[in-house]
Parts: sequence; structure tokens; C-alpha cells
Amino acid sequence: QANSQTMDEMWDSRSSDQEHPNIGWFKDAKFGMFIHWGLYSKLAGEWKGKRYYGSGEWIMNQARIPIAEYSKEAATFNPTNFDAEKWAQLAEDAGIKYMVITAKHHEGFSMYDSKVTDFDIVEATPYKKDPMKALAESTRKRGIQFGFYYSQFQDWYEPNGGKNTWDFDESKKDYQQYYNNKAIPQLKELMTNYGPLGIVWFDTPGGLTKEQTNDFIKGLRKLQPNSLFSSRVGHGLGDYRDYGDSEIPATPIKGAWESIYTHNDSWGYINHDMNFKTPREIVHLLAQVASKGGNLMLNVGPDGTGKIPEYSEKFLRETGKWLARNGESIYGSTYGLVPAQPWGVSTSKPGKQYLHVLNRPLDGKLVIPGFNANVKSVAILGGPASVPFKKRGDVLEITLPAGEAANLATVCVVNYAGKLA
Ligand code: JFZ
Repeated sequence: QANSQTMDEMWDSRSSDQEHPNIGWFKDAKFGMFIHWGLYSKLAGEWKGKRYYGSGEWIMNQARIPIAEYSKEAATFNPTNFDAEKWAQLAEDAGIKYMVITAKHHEGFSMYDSKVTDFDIVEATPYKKDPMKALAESTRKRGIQFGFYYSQFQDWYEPNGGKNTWDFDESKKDYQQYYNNKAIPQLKELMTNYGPLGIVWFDTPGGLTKEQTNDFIKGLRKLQPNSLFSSRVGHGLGDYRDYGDSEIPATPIKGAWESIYTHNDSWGYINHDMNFKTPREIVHLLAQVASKGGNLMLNVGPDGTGKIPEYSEKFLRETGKWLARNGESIYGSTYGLVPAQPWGVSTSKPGKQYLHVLNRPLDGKLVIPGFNANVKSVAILGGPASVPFKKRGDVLEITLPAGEAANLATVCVVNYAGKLA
């Protein structure tokens, strides 16, 4: 809907010698938290008594709300429940390694202290504080990489920003004017005032040629050479690939990449969406994405008061408990060498295959075809250091211990010698 370019146009597959020198932490991180938070969070998927389902952050567009009306919402936006320490602690407890939050989404409202516009949380709301300052500190102090989402092209508040077709005529817009006077100066603020950023997450590119995009990137890189830029900066540029929303590639991918998922059916908070993925579903997603070599960035949508939905909090904590026991199979792993099986998926570290049992066979027997390396031992993470296994030619058979029924996903570690081909 929002794209001016297709995924293919947005990405050239790149080889490892072109990788960003700071890509290592990202490849090891595996689990990120995405946060969509803005004025739309207060609207919560409702406008003038009518409900809108999915993508709550798009309500201004969905309901064709004029800027003059939408911007009035800022006067009553007062997120007094926001607590940076709580959010960052939840992320840490969930086993999250990086956080990316919307500094400005398509609605055009700045959720940080911006001198570029008055339409920001400090000047336009009764809250008057900069939540991003606090969040940058709280995450960094816990060793969590912090980053900003910034909608660099779509800005429905600006006469020259992309894609507000209900207040303006798109054909009369001067995108360059918008880039020069809002997007670039704001990105400079974000990359100057919040300490080292792990990521700048661009979205839905438009209005720039490839050459202009290159210049745009070069200018920003000077401010923070270590920050990673998402592929949605456009034209096949950026430091790692983002798949389309809720998409896992079919085959393992070598370069750095990320799958992004909503927790319920929306990015921005919606008060009538209870379709939250369970802890089991989250763990299985994480294992599936890691088995292809990628990161999972899972979204949470805090409400307009700054509260993270109770199910997001509860289910993330349970995910964190699983990771505390099984994280060795996720963090720092690379894609699995055992292809997906009816019982589950695998991840790798040198000399080890981690078998994630997502569907436990009723007889407890795992069959792993094509395991043509010498198996030394098989262990269960957080369980027995040695479990029975047999080799029949290239077929490895493992007998899972009884019990484990409550485990969201049992992980077997196969220690082997030689090369799995
Ligand atoms: C964009 C936004 O429009 C949306 O509100 C949300 O922030 C999401 C994370 O990103 O939506 C997109 C952008 C790209 C694709 C899909 C949805 N894509 O490439 O498949």
C-alpha cells in the first residue's frame, strides 16, 4: 500500500566483503523490540465513533482526517504512564538485544524534542518532556542497542511531505523542499542528541533518486559512522535487509537481515485487538527466523498513556524465560544446516547443531536425515547433558527425554566432528 518501490528494487543482494564494519552485533542479536508510538496510539483505532482494524498508526489516512483536526490531538496527548526504566527492563527481561522506536511516523508528529518543528511532544503536548532521552539512557545502560524509526518520505503533516493526498495535491509537492527542511535536519537531531544509535530504521522510501539517496546516506553517516541503516532507505541501499512485514525467507540467507512482526494485528496501539501471539508462537517464530540466519524484531504498541499492553508484557516475559534457558541456541547462532523437518528447525554454531523441537513427535523420537558427520554427543539445553542417539547411515535418531511438555520448544544440542555437507 505504502510502497513507492517494490522489495526487489529496494535491495541488491550484497556479499560479505561489502558489509558494514559494525554489523557483527546485529547478526548476533537475533531478537529486537520494535515500538510504534505516536498520537495514533491515543486514538487507539477509533475516530468519531468508528473503529478501524489493523495498522492503527495509519488512522489519519484510513479516516482521511484533515491535518487541522488531527493535529489538535496533540493538545491532549499526555503519556504520564510512560516509564523508560520499565520499558527497558521489560526488554531486558524478554531477552531483547536491540530496540527501535518511532521518532516520527507517517503522521508527521515528532515524539522527541525537535527544534525543526512545533509539532513535537515537547512543544505541542501537556507532557512537555522528551521520552526518547530517557529511553536512550535506560536501554543503553542495560546493554541494549537503541535506534530510531524515522519515516523519511511519508509525512502527512507537511505540505511537501509524501502521501497526504486528502489535504494536498501530490503532483504539486516539492519533496526536495521537505527533505531539506524537515527530514534531514530532524535526522541530524536524532543522530546528534541521543548518543550512539545502533540503528536508524528508515521506511517507505520515495522522492529521491538513487544518487540522491546515496548523498542522503553519506551525509548522515558522517554523524554516526557506526549506526546501521535499514534497507527501507531505498534503492537497494542500507546495511541489512528487512523483509516485508511478517515474512520469513524460504531459504537461509547469509547476509544480515531481519523479519519484522506485529505482536497483535497492528503496529500502533488498537484498543479492540486482542489477537496477541502467545509465548509459544513467539518462541517458534524466533527459532524459525534464526534457523534461516535472521533476526526477529517483534513490535509492541504502547497506548496513548505510555502503557505497554498487558499481554505484550506478560508474553514477552515468558519468552524471556525460555531464552534464559535456551538462548545459547539463538544468540550468536547462524542458520541451521539441518533443513526444516516436520518436528522443527535448526540453528548452528561451530561443531554444534541446535535442534528446535517445535512439534514434539508423540513417541519422542527425532529423526534427522542427512546428518553425514560424526556425532559425539547429544544434550538438551537446560536438561540432561547426554541423551540416547543412534546413527543408521546418515540418519540420526534421538530419543527425547520424557516430560518437557511445558517447554515452549525443547532444544537438542548435537555435538559433532567434521563437516556437515
Ligand atoms: C510500513 C509502515 O507503513 C507501517 O505503518 C509500519 O510502520 C511498518 C513497519 O512499515 O509499512 C510497510 C512497509 C513496507 C512493507 C510493508 C509494510 N513491505 O515492504 O512489505
